[in-house]
Amino acid sequence: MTKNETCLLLGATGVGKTLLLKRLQKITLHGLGELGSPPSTLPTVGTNLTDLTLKKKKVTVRELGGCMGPIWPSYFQDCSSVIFMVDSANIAQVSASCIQLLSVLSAEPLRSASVLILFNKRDMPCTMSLIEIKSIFRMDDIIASATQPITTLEISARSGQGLQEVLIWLESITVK
Ligand SMILES: Nc1nc2c(ncn2[C@@H]2O[C@H](COP(=O)(O)OP(=O)(O)OP(=O)(O)O)[C@@H](O)[C@H]2O)c(=O)[nH]1
Ligand SMILES: [Mg+2]
Repeated sequence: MTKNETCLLLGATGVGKTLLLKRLQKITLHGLGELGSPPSTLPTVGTNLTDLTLKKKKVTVRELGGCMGPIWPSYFQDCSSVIFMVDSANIAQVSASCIQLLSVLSAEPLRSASVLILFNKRDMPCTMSLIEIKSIFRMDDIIASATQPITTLEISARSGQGLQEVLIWLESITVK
C-alpha cells in the first residue's frame, strides 16, 4: 500500500517557498516547457499544503511560513522529509537561516528524515557564489555532523533552474 507522504518546506520569510510550490505544481501538471512568468505570492501566514503528483507517488508538501518559525517544531512529528530553503541573494539573512537549519537538523523527530537544502534565487545578479555561501554556512561541517542524509541543490523558482532535480529528489525519498 502506498502511504501519502508529507514533506515539510521550511525557510525564512521571502526565500521563495510559495513560489517554488506553485512552480512544482505547474511542472507536475504541464511539464517544464511552459513555465511562463512567475505568479505573484503573498507572505504565508500559517501553513500552505500542496499536493504533488509525481511519476510513482503523491507527495503532500507543507510549507510553514517564515513568520511561523517559533511554532515550526509542532509540525515535525509526522513528516519523513524536509526541504530547507535559503535565499542566496540575501546575505543579511544567512546567519539567521544557519541557526534555523541547525535547530531543524537537531530536532529529535527529524533525526532520520531526508533533508534537501535549496539555495534559491540563483537568477539574481547579486547572489553569492555557491562556494561562498556554503563556506559561510560551514555546510561541509553541518553535513558531516548531521544524522540525516543531506542533499544540496542550486535553484531558481523564478526561472525554473534546478526544479526538475527537486522533483527527482522528492521521487527518490522513501517512507520508512
Ligand atoms: N528573483 C527571484 N525571485 C524569487 C525567486 N523565488 C521567489 N522569489 C520572489 O521572492 C518573493 C517571496 O517569495 P515567496 O514564495 O512568497 O516567499 P516565502 O518563502 O513563501 O515567504 P513566507 O511565506 O513569508 O515564508 C516573491 O516576490 C517571489 O517572486 C527566485 O528564484 N528568483
Ligand atoms: Mg510563503
